[in-house]
Amino acid sequence: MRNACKKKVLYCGIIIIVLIIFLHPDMNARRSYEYIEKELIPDTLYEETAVNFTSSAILECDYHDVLFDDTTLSDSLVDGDLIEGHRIREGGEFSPSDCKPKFSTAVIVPYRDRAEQLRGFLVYMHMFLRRQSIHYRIFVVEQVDTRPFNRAKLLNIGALAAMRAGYPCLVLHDVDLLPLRPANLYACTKCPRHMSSSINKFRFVLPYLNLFGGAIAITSHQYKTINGMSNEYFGWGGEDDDLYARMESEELKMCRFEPENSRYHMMSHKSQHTGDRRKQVVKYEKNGISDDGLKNLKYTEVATVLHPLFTHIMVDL
Ligand code: BGN
Repeated sequence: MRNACKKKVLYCGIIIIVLIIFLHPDMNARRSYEYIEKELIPDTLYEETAVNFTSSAILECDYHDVLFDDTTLSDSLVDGDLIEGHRIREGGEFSPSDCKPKFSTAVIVPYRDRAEQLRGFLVYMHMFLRRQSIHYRIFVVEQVDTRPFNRAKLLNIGALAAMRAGYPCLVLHDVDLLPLRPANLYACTKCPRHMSSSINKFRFVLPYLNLFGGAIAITSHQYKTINGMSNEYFGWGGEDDDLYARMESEELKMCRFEPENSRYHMMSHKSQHTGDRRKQVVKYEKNGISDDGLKNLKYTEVATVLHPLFTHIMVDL
């Protein structure tokens, strides 16, 4: 009798815990976060091409078919080669020849010591981006010193290079992420956009609502407004939460595309050392972002080399 009673209590307990987990508002929010409806995306896109960009095409490119493309690509494409006659120019720049693009995007990739992954990333991304009818260029910013990896500072350096080259839209992108849906247009929206909200590593669920890491799209103007990212995060973690805090302090609201079109494959690698600043992510006071970021960015540029598939910026932080 006593045993049967204990069992009942145990079962009830388990059921209650399961219910709490699955009915928790955050759980549902993460699965079905707020996003821009597909039909409304064209109105939210930020249309601008790079200063000095010219196209000989007369007709403007149309993005309807890209945004409504429902194919999913396979990550195994990283093992392939680029098609012949791909028309990618030195430095990793491309623009369509059959129509005049409405967007110029600088894809900025912080990097160190993952040659195999970088090769796969470049092949995949050029194949992916070419079919979106946008003008783009891939910048890889490599940390050559031996201090812990500083993702955010590398992104600041890449952003500056992209802005100097006249790019109005920045996509800040990890080298281990591959976008699986061609409908995930690599153009800026008027709101800074978290692009990688559905990653296989997290079982395609957003780990927390304010996550703003992985792959994001932000206009050069907005990036300047928030003084870029912090230069102080050496080692893994926290710098993306800091970026989110900067946007909040400037009242910039982020947006996303629907989960289905925000799917990414994360290439595997060994985990990195956690950084010291990680747990000190702050809420910025007004003007709190003005003394750490683009404005006080200091580094040594070791070399910049134009490779066939990317612009390689090597820096000592
Ligand atoms: C979070 C990290 C992010 C990272 C995501 C996803 C921190 C700060 C702790 C206070 N944030 O935990 O940087 O992008 O996980 O992996 O570590």
